[in-house]
Amino acid sequence: MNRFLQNQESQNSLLSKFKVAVTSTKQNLLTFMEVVIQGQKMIDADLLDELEGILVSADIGIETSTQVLETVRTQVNRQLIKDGKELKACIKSELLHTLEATFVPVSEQVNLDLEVILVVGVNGVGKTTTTGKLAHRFRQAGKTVLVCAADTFRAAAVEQLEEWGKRARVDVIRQQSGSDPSAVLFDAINAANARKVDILIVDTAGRLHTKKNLMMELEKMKRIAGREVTGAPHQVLLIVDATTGQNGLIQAKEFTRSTGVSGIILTKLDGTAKGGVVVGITRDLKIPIRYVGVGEQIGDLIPFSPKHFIDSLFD
Ligand SMILES: Nc1nc2c(ncn2[C@@H]2O[C@H](COP(=O)(O)OP(=O)(O)OP(=O)(O)O)[C@@H](O)[C@H]2O)c(=O)[nH]1
Ligand SMILES: [Mg+2]
Repeated sequence: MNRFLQNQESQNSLLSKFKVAVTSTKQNLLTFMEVVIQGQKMIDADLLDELEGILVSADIGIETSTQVLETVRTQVNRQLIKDGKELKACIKSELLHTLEATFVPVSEQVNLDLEVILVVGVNGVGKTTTTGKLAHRFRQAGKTVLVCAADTFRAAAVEQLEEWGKRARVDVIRQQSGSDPSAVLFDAINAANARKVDILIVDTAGRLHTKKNLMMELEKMKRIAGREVTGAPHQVLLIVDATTGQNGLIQAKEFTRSTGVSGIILTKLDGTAKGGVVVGITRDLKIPIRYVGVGEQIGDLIPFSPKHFIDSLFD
C-alpha cells in the first residue's frame, strides 16, 4: 500500500472514531438545531436567540455562542443567509474557525535526545489512562518510551500505571508509595538517559489548583526535569474531563493560570452529550487541544482535528 493510501486510510479511521465519540453530542446539538430551524419559516430574531441558547446548552460557552451568533446576525442582515441550510453552514464554519484559531497539529516525531512529558490535572480526569494510551501511540510510531510513576500517594496508583505499562509494553519506573515524586522523576530521567529512550511520560497525582503545597510539588518536578534535561519538561499536558462540562473548564482555567500548560487532552468525549466544551475550552484557554480520549481501550486516544470534530458533528 503506498503512503498516500495509508494516510487516507488512517484519516478515514480517525474520522469514524470521531463520529462514534460525538454521537450523543450530535444528537443533542444538531437535533435541537434542526427542530428549531425547520419549525420556523422565517429567520428572525427569535429563531437566532433560540439557536444561541442551544449552543450555550451544548457547553460551547457563552462568549463563543454570542460571537458565532453575531456573525450569523450580520450575515442575515446582509441577506447572505436565506434559508436553514445556509444558516447551519454558517454556524458550522464559525465553530470550525474558532477551533482552528489555536490549533497546532500533533507531531509524534521527536527531535530531542529525550523528550519529557508531564501529565497533570485534577483528580479522576484520566491522567493514568491517558499516560498509558500516549505510551502506546508513541510506541506505535516507532519511539522508545519509559513511563514514570510520580503519583506516589496511593500504592494502587502505581499498580494501575503498571497495568497500563504492560498493555503498552513499556517499562514503568517506580518507588514505594509515599516517596517524593521529584525523587522518582529524578530516577526515571537517569533511567531514560541510560537506556537512551526517546520519550519519558510522567504520570502525576491528581491535584486541585487551590492546594498550594501540591502545586509547589509540581513546580519542583518541573525544576528537577529542567535541571537534568535541557528544556524539560518539553510538554505539560493538562488532562480535562469532557463530562464535567463548565466545571472542568473553570478548573482548567485556574490550573493553566497557576502552572505552565502547553497542551490539553480532553478525555471521555465519548461519555458526554456536551462535547461542545471542545470549542469552549479552545476559545477560553487559548491552549491547543492535542488529543481527545474516546473510550477506555488503549487505542482510544486520537489526535485532535478541528475539521474531523466539526465534520463529525454536522455531516
Ligand atoms: N469513557 C472513557 N473513560 C475514560 C477515558 N479516559 C479515562 N477514562 C476513565 O476514567 C476513569 C479515571 O481514569 P484514571 O486514568 O484513573 O484518572 P486519573 O486522572 O489518573 O485519576 P487520579 O490519579 O485518581 O487523579 C477510569 O475509569 C478510566 O477508564 C475516556 O476517554 N473515555
Ligand atoms: Mg492516576
